[in-house]
This record gives sequence, structure tokens and C-alpha cells, in this order.
Amino acid sequence: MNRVLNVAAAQMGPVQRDHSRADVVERLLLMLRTAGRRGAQLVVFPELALTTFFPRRWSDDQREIDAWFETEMPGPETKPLFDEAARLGIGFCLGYAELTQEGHHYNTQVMVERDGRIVAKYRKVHIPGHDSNEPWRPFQHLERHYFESGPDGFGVWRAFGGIVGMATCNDRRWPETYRVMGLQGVELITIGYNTPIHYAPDPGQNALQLFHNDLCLAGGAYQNGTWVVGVAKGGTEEGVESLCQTAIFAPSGQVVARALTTSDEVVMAVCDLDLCFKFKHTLFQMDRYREPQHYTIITNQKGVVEPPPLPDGHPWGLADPK
Ligand code: CDT
Repeated sequence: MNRVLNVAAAQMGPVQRDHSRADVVERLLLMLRTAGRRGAQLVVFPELALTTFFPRRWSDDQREIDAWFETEMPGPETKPLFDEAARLGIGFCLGYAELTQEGHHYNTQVMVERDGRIVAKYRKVHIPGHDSNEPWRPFQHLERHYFESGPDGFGVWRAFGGIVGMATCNDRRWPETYRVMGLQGVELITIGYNTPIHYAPDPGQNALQLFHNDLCLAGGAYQNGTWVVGVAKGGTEEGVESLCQTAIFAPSGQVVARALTTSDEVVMAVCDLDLCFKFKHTLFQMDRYREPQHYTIITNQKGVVEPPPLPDGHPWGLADPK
């Protein structure tokens, strides 16, 4: 018998600055119930689902900053989601800003099983953007001002009848994210994202946002023989347009379900976790084919170290075309 998991990717349209947590949770509940009616066992909500994408604006007022963060999960505003999910017997993943008791600020995703128990929290590792106020931009991407990198790396957990891992937004662009989980046998990865279409450091990349999104998610899925659920919070939020295109990728790298809108939308797929076996035990049989002795540079070195330059006038150089 195949291990079949009905997965819903609950895409969100924008959350504006003045929308309350309670308003947002009402939207999440609506999608949870829709997914439940369609037989979902796991619903994946996006990154920072409870608020607007606040890192697009600068603040150095710590009280104002901390107001975007949850100090407990579930808290009073999110408890109705936990209660309803448990009542319906549906598990979920939810992205939110977490302020820990020790005072750490993380971009976190919580995984909750069908009986309401918290399986794990994942704290985003790759923190993109910048950390100082750059008011020349049409909007900012200040994640490096608001969040610390998660200290725990990429774990996987036995849940939902398989081996499940989590990653968040920018993590999806780094192959190491998937491979670290792939080496732990991951069968399904949940990834929420907020991706502005406009990329201020190089607007030439704007038109490629969807291509790059799919490229990374499909590659991560195929190269590690795992399902990948990519879930957007997109649309036009505070005047900033962000990518939608929520999609579920099979271990073959193929898209099996895709959002049609730029609003709240439930996208469903029947994910056969046993399909992972086909890829994990053929082309990507890691214990047979990997050559880790040649990969040490990946963990020993952070940035690029190029070979020494050729001397001036060397025939293998390129002449200045003038
Ligand atoms: N949320 C998040 O990680 N977004 C980034 C935007 C990168 S541009 C600074 C992403 O990789 O989609």
C-alpha cells in the first residue's frame, strides 16, 4: 500500500499593515476548512503569514519591532487555528515572526500534527536582504535587521506518515538546504515565501522571479527525491507586488498543482510519499554515488576563492575588444 498524503498549499493574498492577527486567522481558518472538505491531511501556510511583510520598512523602535513578533505559539490570536485544526484532524505548517523568552528574533515555521501536537519549529537559516536603513530603495528588504539566522539548521521529523522537513523563502535558493535534508531521507519539504517581484540591486532579475522560483524548487525536489510544497504570500501588499504561483513539486521535479490567482487560494495535491523511493534509489542513490571527499570546500569555505589571475598578456586571457 502506498503512503499517500493529501497536502494543501494555502496561498495567501496580501496582508496590509493595519490588518489584525484576528482578521488574518479568520482567513486561515477559512482555507483550513476548505482544505479539510477536500480531504487535506496537511495544510501549509506561507512565511510570516500573520502580518504584513514588515521587513520592507525600517524601524529602530524596539517596541514597534517586537509588536510584529509572537511571544507564544499558540497565543491568544492563533489558538483558534490550533483548536480548529485539531478538531478537524488536520495538521499544518505556519510561518510567523518569533520572539523567544531569551530575546532572540527568528523567522520561524511551526509544524503541527493532526492531533494538535507541535512536531517541531524551524528557524530560517538564510537571512536575505540588508541590515541598515537604505531609504533610496522604493521599498526595503530588512530581514537582516529584524531576524537572526536560526541556530539549529535543517532538521527532518517523522510526521504525517513520512519524513518531513521545513525551509523558509530564501532558503529555497540554496542547494545545501535540500541536500542537508535529503541526506536525512526527507520525503516532503514545506517552504513558505514572500518574494517581491522588484529586486532593487538588479531589476534585470524582476522578470525572472517565477523562473528562478520554479528552478530552485524543482531542482531541490528532483535532486533529493522529495516532494516540495512552495507556498506564497503574494499579490500587492502595501503597494509592493510579490510573487504568487504557489505550487507543489513531485520528486521528479514536475509541478503537480499550481495556484491560479494572486489571492487566498487552496492548492491541493495527492502526494505519494513512496514515489520518493524511485528517485532516492536510482540516479540519486546517495550512499552509492556521492563522493563527499570532494565536497569539503562546501562546509570549509563561506565565500568564493578564485584561482590566481593569469599574468598580463597571457594568451589565454581575453583581449579588450575596444
Ligand atoms: N522572504 C525572503 O526570503 N525573500 C527573499 C527575497 C530576496 S530579495 C532581498 C527571497 O529569496 O525570495
